[in-house]
Amino acid sequence: SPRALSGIQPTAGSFHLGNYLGAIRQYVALQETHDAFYMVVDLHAITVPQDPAELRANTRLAAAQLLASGLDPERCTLFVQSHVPEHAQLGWIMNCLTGFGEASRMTQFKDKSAKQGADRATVGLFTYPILQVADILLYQANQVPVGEDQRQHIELTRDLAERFNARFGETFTVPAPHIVKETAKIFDLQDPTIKMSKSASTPKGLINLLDEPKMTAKKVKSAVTDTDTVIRFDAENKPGVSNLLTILSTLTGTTIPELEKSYEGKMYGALKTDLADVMVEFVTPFRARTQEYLDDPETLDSLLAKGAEKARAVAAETLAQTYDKVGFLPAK
Ligand code: AQP
Repeated sequence: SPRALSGIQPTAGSFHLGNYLGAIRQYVALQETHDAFYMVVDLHAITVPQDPAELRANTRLAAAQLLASGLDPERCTLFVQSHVPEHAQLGWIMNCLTGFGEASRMTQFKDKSAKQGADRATVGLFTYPILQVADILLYQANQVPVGEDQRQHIELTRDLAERFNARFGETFTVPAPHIVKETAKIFDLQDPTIKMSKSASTPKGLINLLDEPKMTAKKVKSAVTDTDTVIRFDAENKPGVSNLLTILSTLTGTTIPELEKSYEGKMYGALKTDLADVMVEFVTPFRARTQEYLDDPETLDSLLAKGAEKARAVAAETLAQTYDKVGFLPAK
């Protein structure tokens, strides 16, 4: 079956609703149809300063949340990026294949480094999309489930796969982004013109899945809408209401037109109350399941070790082929 691969950062502690709807839901769906590899990307996490103890705890926490979201270690390979050294090894080769100008065009680096002050951004942050290229190509992935903000990085991955294949002979599968249009960009609840994000959103605009459910309900109820009164999907003119409709539609499996119909003549308060209830129903068991995995770190760690072993088998084969194509002398 075709391969899928994706990764998620362990940095923020709790995943947020954008991570879940934009990416993790797709991870869960693709494990049914694909040979799927999902990883907690701790190598990417250290592109910005991390407290070592927190990083370790957050890595387990990320894995626990992925399992709580429905990833099943029997149906996918779940692992931690640093457990598979081939990522860094192929990353180096990809660095040497990327133009400096090409890397400089990555808009995410521009955004993130601008926030930190350009002088303080690390070289690691600059080259992180290239490590991501290696992440994907190591597994010969066909599909990469991500949110819209990652599209440019998948394009870079395709370019580098094609470049390597052209220069050294057919080696890598050229992957495609798997972006579900409706949920590719979940917006901040307080400023629905920007994406919900761990770094750019204010606490009130960001729904963390591990927040107290009461707090989640409160954030939904104080979401920014508009001065109009009609509950209608119109991303351009009514971004706040449209974002709430997208979230409700996805979590309940009700289409947007069905929702518009059921809210005819009703006020924004009704939509917010319903969404708050749905969110509470969603996060309450999610929190409990996450805690169950955290309460048994030995099982969690051994599950991740098994995942790493499965991942390494695939990654090592690709790396060996790549080393050979590049012209590295075999060790013996
Ligand atoms: N708002 C979003 N809507 C849809 N998808 C989103 N993703 C992130 N935000 C949204 C997707 O979540 C996946 C994992 O993201 P990540 O942990 O790798 O980190 P990120 O993109 O750095 O997450 P943030 O919150 O957006 O962090 P900052 O603020 O640092 O940029 C990815 O597939 C991403 O597309």
